[in-house]
Amino acid sequence: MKTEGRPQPAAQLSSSNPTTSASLQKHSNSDAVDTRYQEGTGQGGEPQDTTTDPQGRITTNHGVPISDNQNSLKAGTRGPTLLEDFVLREKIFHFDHERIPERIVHARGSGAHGTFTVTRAIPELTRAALFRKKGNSCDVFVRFSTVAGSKGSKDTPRDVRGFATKFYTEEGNWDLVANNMAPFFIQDAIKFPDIVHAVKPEADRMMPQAASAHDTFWDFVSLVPETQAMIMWLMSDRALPRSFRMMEGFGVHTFHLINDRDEVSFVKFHWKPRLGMQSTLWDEAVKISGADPDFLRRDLWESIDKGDYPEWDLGIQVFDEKFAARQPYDVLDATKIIPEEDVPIQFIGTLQLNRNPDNFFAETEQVAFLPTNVPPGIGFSNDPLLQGRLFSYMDTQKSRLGTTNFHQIPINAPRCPMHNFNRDGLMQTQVPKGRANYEPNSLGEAGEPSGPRADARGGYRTLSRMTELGNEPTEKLRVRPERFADHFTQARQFYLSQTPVEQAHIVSALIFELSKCELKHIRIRQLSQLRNIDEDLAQRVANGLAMDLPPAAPAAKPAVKVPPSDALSIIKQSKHSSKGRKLGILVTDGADGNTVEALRSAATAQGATVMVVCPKVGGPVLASGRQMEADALLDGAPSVIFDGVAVVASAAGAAELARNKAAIDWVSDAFAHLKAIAATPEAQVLLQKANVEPDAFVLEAGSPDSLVAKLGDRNWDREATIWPAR
Ligand code: HDD
Repeated sequence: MKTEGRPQPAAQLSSSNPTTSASLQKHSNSDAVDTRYQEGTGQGGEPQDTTTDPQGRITTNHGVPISDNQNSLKAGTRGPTLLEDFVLREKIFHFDHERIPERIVHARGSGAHGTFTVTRAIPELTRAALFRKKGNSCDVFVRFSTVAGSKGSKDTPRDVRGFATKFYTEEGNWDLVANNMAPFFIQDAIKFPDIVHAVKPEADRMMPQAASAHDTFWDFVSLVPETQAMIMWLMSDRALPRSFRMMEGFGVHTFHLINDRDEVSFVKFHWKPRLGMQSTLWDEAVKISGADPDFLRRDLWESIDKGDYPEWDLGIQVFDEKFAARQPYDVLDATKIIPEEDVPIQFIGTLQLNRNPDNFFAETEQVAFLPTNVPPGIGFSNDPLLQGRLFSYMDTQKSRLGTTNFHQIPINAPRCPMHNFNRDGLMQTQVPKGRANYEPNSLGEAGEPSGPRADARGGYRTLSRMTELGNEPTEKLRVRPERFADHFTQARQFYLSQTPVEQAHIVSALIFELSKCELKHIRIRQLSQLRNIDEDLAQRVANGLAMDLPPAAPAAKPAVKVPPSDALSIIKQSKHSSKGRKLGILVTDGADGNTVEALRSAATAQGATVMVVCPKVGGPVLASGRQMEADALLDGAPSVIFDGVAVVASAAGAAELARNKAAIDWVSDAFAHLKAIAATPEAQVLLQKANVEPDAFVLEAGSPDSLVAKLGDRNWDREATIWPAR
């Protein structure tokens, strides 16, 4: 017999009641649901918020109030469950279909809302309304990502990072779908599926996850020399960002800016982080991925949550055809950069991320970036990689989001009017009125709505002149331009522009990656490519692998000597700032609270955050007898998640730490990762146990300012004393 709606036994009532009052509270909070998206959807009538019930009741998807969300409907108290239980069936049905396919690449990502503000108007370059006036601004949504790993992989593999920005401009969405590396692996989109297949887990064994260190990746890149310039970036510290907030972004391709007079300039887009660039060491990144696979996602979320808003400046490199013609490379070749020393960056705007998503799936997962999204005044060059992208992104959204109407999902919808005669399709949510769904029509003559029309003056116009380099519309050919043939000059330039420390990191990365290749001929072939980049580099990698140097691979064009570019080095560009960095203070029972507070206020004064770490999460009982709150348990907050550490301990507390492996690792890892370490005199016993040698970054806990001043830096001099020379 059914019991729904009937008085229930006490046991059943008590299982449902506690959640009811909690959910009532939650749902009656009018802030809980964002109704902005219901406005102005073009459906006519008043916008209605149908996602909250004034009485806080839970309902089915179809609005029927639910009386019991704890028990399925059964025949009798011990079943069987009845097929007519539409509440159960709907809930399980919806749950069964909660997942959508992850992105083919860039599956793991995290995003945030923000604002873009124009700091310099450039109407002489573009007719885009956004850039017409200084002070113009628009909402943005940014998604950062890794490339190779699955959605559930980690944040800190050696990988390229995506940096995709959707600008909701008054003339439609502009998506700048960028990476944190300036060149790309390949020159032609037809090779994209190959390189992605090669880097993803190998097809038979589905390993390794989120890693380029395996046979198929190095097989492909060593066979395709155009990849070698970006390989230098991928092996560099750029692939191990300390924070999304501390990495640059690059639009990669040459784009067009088009002004009111239809004059065209070439442009490359750059994001420069206000916090400066910083990276982790490889050993640190590996350990972070165990300690906190969400390290970068958490850093982004927490900084926005506490109002420490991440910021970048948008810069442009602008040049013309004459400049392009003079370069030894082709500006349409996405494996090439234009050194900043050759074309200085002009800054035109600021991006601030200031609001975390309300819902990860609705926003970060469903956001769909399309390089085809450009407002009037921004256009595409003939870069063959870009041209292929223009097709790919629109296409992939259909299989990922399931419908051609993905643009109606709130995060993707433009914030300006959107009218056209595209109709119907799966998940259509708009309800257009009238009969005008074709054009031209003369329905207006009979007083009926006739729908929108093209705007020849203000609408998006594609360049009518085809004067761009290599753009002579003649035969149809499957060829690469001769000017794309130099694959090594810029790879060499990148390597030689690094400091010796950064060069050693590139060497170590290559040794590590190639050591993971099981097929020896692949290692040999990559070594033969490295000889075309730099002999010394190739020799150092060969030494690290204990292999003989093979002959250089045949090169379509040998590298030529070009001046180094300091802009390519993270260390040379360091801002030495403590802002946005994190200090960990390990505190024991009996410690001096004043020392902890002095460290805390020195760090916060410089814009850093502080975490008190303790062997027991309840917090230490200080010398004063006061119990201090701890932010984390020692075992759960290893020093890899901090930029610098301090140990504030009593003699007894320090003695105990010196017997605790987690505490010894805490200090010895901080030392190995070249971080600043400060300690009270009592804590020296722990430092000795962790084999900390005195140097300029090993400090007294009593001088907090000198510790804080070093949070944005690493003691590179220490590196050679700990890690093998490469
Ligand atoms: Fe791509 C996603 C960046 C070349 C095809 N790409 C994707 C994302 C970023 C980039 C940041 C993640 C967007 C998000 O967060 O949703 N991709 C780049 C850059 C490239 C590039 C900077 C070279 C300059 N991509 C590229 C090529 C193709 C694709 C040549 C195909 C021909 N990319 C895709 C894709 C993805 C994608 C398969 C997966 C999910 C998506 O588009 O929306 O279509």
